[in-house]
Formats: sequence, C-alpha cells, structure tokens
Amino acid sequence: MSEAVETLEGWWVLHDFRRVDWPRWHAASAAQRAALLSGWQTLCRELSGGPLEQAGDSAVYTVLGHKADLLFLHFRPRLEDLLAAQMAVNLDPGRPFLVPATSYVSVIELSGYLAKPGTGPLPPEVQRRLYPAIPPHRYVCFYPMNKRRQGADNWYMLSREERARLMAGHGQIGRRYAGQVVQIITGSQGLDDWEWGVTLFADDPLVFKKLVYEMRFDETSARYAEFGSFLVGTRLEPDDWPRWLNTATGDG
Ligand code: 76R
Repeated sequence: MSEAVETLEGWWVLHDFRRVDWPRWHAASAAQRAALLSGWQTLCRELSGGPLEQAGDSAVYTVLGHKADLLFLHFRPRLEDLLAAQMAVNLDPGRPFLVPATSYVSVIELSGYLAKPGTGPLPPEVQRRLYPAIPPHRYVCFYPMNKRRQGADNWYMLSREERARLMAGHGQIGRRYAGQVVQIITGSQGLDDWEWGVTLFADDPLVFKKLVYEMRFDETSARYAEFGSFLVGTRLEPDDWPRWLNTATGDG
C-alpha cells in the first residue's frame, strides 16, 4: 500500500490564456484602438502592483502560435482573488477583444520527497517558494502533466521510497539548470484536467527545450510522465503593448 507524499501549498494560480479578436481589432477605428490600448495598459498596471493585486502577483505574456495570443498569469492568496483577477480581464472595456482561449487552475506545491515538512514555522526559503513573486525572466513556458497510471508503470502504486529515489534523480537534472531556469510546480489534482502545471521561466527560450528534452531521459519522466499542450510566451510589460500591436507610431 503506497501513501501520498506530504505537500505544502502556497499561492493559488490561474493561467488565463486569451485570444485577441483580430477581425474586430482591424475593424476598430484609430481612436477606438487607442482607447483599448490604454485600457489594457491600465488593466495590467492594476493587476500587478496596483489596486487589483493586494497580495500575490500578476504578469502578462504574448504567446506564440495559434493556441493563444496572451497569457494573464496570476498568483493570489485565495480562489476568490483569482476570480477577481479573471473578472478584471473579463470586465475590462477591452473585454470583447480578449476572448478566453484556454486556462489552468492550480496551487503552488512543494512536495516532501526530499525534505519532510517539519512542524515548526516554515523556514524563510520555503516561504519564498510557496509565496513567490512571478520570476522576472523574459520567457515563460507552461504545460500540464500527469504521472502515469498504466499497467506496470503506475506511479501511484510505487512505494514512497521508490518515488523519493526517482524524484532525487529528477531534482539532480533540474539543479544542473540552476541559474538558467526557475520552475514553479503547481498541483491541480481535483482542480483542473491534469495533475500538475509546470511553469518555467528563463531569459533564453532554448533552455526550455534543452531542459525538457534532457528530463525525458530521466526515469521519472521517461516512464511516468504524460504531458498536455505546451505554450511558450514572452513577457509583455504595460509599456510594450503599443509596440506589440504596432501602434507605437500611431498608425491607426
Ligand atoms: O530540489 C528541490 O528542492 C526540489 C526537487 C524537485 C521536486 C520535489 C524538483 C526539482 N521538482 C520536484 C517536483 Mn521538478 N520539474 C517538473 C518538470 O518535463 C518534464 O519531464 C517534467 C516537468 C520540469 C521541467 C521540472 C523541473 N517536478 C516535481 C513534480 C511533483 C511530482 C510529485 O510530487 O510527484 C513535478 C510534476 C515536476 C515536474 N524540477 C526540479 C525541475 C527543475 C529545473 C528542478 C530543480 C530546481 C532547483 O533546484 O532549483
């Protein structure tokens, strides 16, 4: 009989992917576009560090490919606070233009495979990992994953010792990327369609490919990991919106 590993949970997390309604954007007048743009910039400022934030953090990314145009990423103390952040995007004057594409609900998770959570107050380094600011790196990569439950390869039937051994190997590969990538693992059992969300932050997007590829050869991923859709994006600061939408010269 295997037992669940102890976990610690921190901020609640919403990955809110949006599409821009491009036909509508193209049909808008120069004045309407200017108003939308300043509305979106104000929204972003209010979400991170402004009145809509209070506690937690938010960041916005442009997303490559057809799956979405934007990612609004929110860390918040409670589910209700995530809802408020989601609704702020929905209720923004630019609402009909920012159409939901896909989303993911999860909570920052530290598992106790390598260090069992003690009973006293949490050490500051653990606090920082449970309640982090969104890492400032330029690029983000997100994908959901499961641990396999199939025939002989059933993660949930392994003993705790065996899982700890596998996770130690996983951590070893990960630590080779120290300084190049920050990973935030969020648990989503009972919350969304996969078991975990993996969010990686780096200043060189090639690091995502190299890390994920190398991990595929680690037994934990090779035998037990199943993956959903991968999305990659670039940080979009409020001041970057005009350049992104090519309106910086007021082209209209
Ligand atoms: O050293 C530590 O303190 C933490 C060790 C550690 C744990 C417990 C760790 C390290 N991870 C842990 C848990 Mn991870 N991680 C992933 C993926 O693409 C794939 O193959 C898998 C997706 C990546 C890229 C990654 C990166 N990790 C987990 C869990 C929870 C498992 C459970 O509880 O059963 C998942 C799903 C998961 C997945 N991991 C690291 C990294 C990196 C880069 C590290 C080193 C981090 C560091 O030392 O700073």
